[in-house]
Amino acid sequence: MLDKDTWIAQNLIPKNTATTVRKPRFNVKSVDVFNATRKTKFTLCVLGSWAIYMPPYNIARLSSLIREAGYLTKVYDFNVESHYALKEANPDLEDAWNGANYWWWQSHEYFKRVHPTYEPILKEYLEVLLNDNPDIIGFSCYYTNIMATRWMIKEIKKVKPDITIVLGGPECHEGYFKMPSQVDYYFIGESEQNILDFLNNWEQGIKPDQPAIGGLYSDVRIDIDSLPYPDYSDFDLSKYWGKDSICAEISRGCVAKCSYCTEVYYWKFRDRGATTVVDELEYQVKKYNIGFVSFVDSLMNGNLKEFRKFCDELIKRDLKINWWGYARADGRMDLDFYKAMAAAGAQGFNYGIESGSDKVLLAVNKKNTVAEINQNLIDSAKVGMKVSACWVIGSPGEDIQAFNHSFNMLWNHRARIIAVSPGIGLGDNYGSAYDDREKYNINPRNQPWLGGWYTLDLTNTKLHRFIRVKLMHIWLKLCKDYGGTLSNVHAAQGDITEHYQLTFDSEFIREHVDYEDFDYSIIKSEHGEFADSVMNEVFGFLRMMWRARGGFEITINFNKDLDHRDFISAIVPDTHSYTATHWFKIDDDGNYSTKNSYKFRNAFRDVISMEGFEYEHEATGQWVEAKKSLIKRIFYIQATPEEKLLLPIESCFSSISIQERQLLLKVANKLDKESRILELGASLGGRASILAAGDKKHLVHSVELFTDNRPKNDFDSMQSWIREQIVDTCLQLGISRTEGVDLLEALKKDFETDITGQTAYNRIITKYPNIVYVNNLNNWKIPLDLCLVKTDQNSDLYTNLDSILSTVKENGYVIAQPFNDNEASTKVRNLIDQGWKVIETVDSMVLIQKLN
Ligand code: B12
Ligand code: SF4
Repeated sequence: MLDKDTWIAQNLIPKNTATTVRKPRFNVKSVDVFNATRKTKFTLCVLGSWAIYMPPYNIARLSSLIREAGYLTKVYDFNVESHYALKEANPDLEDAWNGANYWWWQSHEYFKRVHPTYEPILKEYLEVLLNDNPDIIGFSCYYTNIMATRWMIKEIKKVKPDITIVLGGPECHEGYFKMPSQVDYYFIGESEQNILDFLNNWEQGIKPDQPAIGGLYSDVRIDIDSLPYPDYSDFDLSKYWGKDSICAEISRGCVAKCSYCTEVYYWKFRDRGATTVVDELEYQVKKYNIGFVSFVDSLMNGNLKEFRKFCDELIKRDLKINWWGYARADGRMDLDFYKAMAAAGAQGFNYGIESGSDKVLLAVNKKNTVAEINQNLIDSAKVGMKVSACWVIGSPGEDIQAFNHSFNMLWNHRARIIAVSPGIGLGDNYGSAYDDREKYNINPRNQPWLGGWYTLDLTNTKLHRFIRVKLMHIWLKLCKDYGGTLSNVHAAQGDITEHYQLTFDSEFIREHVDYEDFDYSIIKSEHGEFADSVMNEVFGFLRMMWRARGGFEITINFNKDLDHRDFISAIVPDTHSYTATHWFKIDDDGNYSTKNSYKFRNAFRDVISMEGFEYEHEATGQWVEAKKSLIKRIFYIQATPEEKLLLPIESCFSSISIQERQLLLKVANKLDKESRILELGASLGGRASILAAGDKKHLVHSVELFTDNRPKNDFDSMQSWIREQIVDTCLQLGISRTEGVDLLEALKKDFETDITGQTAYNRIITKYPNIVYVNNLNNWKIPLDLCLVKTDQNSDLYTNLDSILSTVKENGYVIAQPFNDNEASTKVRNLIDQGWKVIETVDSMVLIQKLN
């Protein structure tokens, strides 16, 4: 009778018979696997902790190959077993598989927190392993399971020193990796061919002459299309967090070379043919009835052409599966591409966004831009894909302002991102571009300070990065609390709100906060650049909060005990102590008072010979909102379904969010035919043209004071955004962008001759004969069906607001912002107090109706 494993090898493992139709690629070699009768018994396993969303891909990949070659192969995912056993034995370890708690599995922490409960469980696994009487046991290693693996190896060797122990997996790729003494061999890099060669030699009594086998970033890459499909028959799929899920890969390696990334040095990029990947998925669907695939590629979109083919093939075969993977934001993926991915079952991506600053993206060699990221995030949302994002905090090149731009991006896309992994502050990655210390102006690796790397000018140290990490955690909470969907997947240990007390003056929310340049060197003490840069870190965060939410009062504490409890992964204990208290109060107009105290003690004076610093700071002042951020945002070009023509830009400068636009159209359509609408503060006629464009062609009286050059400033600084929007809108509508671009050019000329914006306004509304420009509001008597008041700013237009509002008919409407601290807003609140009914609130706007 055949042994089970031989039977599996001969009967169950599918032979990958796909004829490759792709052109031969240089240095991409097929794996040479031949089936034979073998005597070696090989066991593959993985211990806790490693991810348990899906079964372990590498083990499924290697086991199918080794079995196909004929070896008696046993496979154990002790990792997933450990998860259940450990939490049953000790409920405190329930969260041990949470990615944020990876540090529980490292060095002393592991032996303190996990091992006492884990040891008896590991002993059971030891029995299981020995019972099979294997010749070789292979462990897949990560930094999260290396402690348990070391323990297990020692125990195996104590009982059966003849068993050969081999290691493989990402931990063996690390520059710092040191082979434990009881290990016989370890595999570096991709190991499909190497393990087959190793076993084949082993059968013939040939042993490697050194323990390290393989290497990184080899010129010769294996053809991952030439492998048998991964074998998931050893795993109980119901045990994994992802229901009916498996992993797959469509490529290996990465086309980019980000400076902080070690993954690029694992292996060079190559991908699979679209149809072979889909063949494999079809097979797995049939065999395991899976409904979800998690792609393990460093990035799924490394070869866009083949990736697009993969989507098209999935659409064609309609396998009814969803999938997910890592991707790099890439401007070449347009809305059409996103539609194809969604139709092919893409549930979302985890984007390595890393920063919201072009300066940083350039500094880390990300090879993409903020504009591309914005576009990808917007398009993902449009097609309903769920996006998560990885962030890197504190790369060389990131200063307070650049870090602040990450706040901008996260805020502006807070309703488009479902989860953010903020990182723990950039570490010192062996094998990344930061091995070149001089190029990045950072310390020699053997001289860390405060437990980490630092720039030689001391403006980016472990302390700076820790402060940023903590501020980022607070920011992510604010993004979530005020209109966002994103959760922080690396949330701090304790409750982040214990680190600060915060009250906002009003409900005001600025939906979109523009990038700005701002000088954050607010504190200039006598303690030098290190101290000043540390103390000023918080001001970027405070300013951003003011710009997003208006006036507030906050106290933020940096307290050693609390910080160690919650951010241990971002700080190294006992290298320094930093305490600080920031008190900051600012009103909507930017008038602020602040009182801060800082204390830093340097325990590493042998590296940087400084005692530390102590400083008290108190100031009052006024912040002015940067001109740019007054710029209104949304820019529409509308096409009528029949004509497919571009209609005028409804507003280049309008703060009209999508939601508000929908509200306006809804109200316009609710009104009787040819109703009268008055819009106060028309700017360039955005809302007026939306209302006029409603089905029923209302008469819109539109009023604006064209007295200064603000619209021109706005227009000047908005042009690149507008251009982007034109492209975006045209793509959606499937029409040429020429007309939109021409209009933009014409508007530019209008502003050259008339800086008040009146000419530009006229141009925009020309196509709407039912918009009437009104010069004089005195003695306004016309009964109104709808009055639109922009109460976010004071204006001379509002002197007779009471009498204008009194002209609204019974059952008529007012749309306004009642949350501002000015007279016009108060008048709108008065209407609500008088019994007007609040029908709907959108962003900071309310729609109220005059009812008896
Ligand atoms: C996909 C992926 C995941 C998936 C896991 C899916 C799964 N179930 O397999 C998800 C998204 C869940 C994940 C989570 C995490 N991940 Co991850 N992940 C990856 C990624 C991108 C691909 C892994 C993969 O399958 N590669 C393809 C396979 C074929 O390669 P491989 O695993 O290295 O295996 C090959 C060789 O190493 C070798 N080999 C492997 N094992 C063995 C054993 C033997 C005996 C032999 C001979 C050879 C051998 O042969 C294989 C074939 O060539 C890698 C980066 C990368 N590009 O590899 C990071 C990576 C593995 N992840 C990493 C980390 C840190 C994590 C997290 C801990 C992060 C966190 N703190 O949240 C979490 C896990 C925490 C948890 N408890 O969930 C690190 C590990 C670093 C380290 N030194 O340990 C990596 C390397 C990323 C990085 N650059 O830092 N991850
Ligand atoms: S895109 Fe991702 S995997 Fe590729 S180099 Fe950059 S960080 Fe590494």
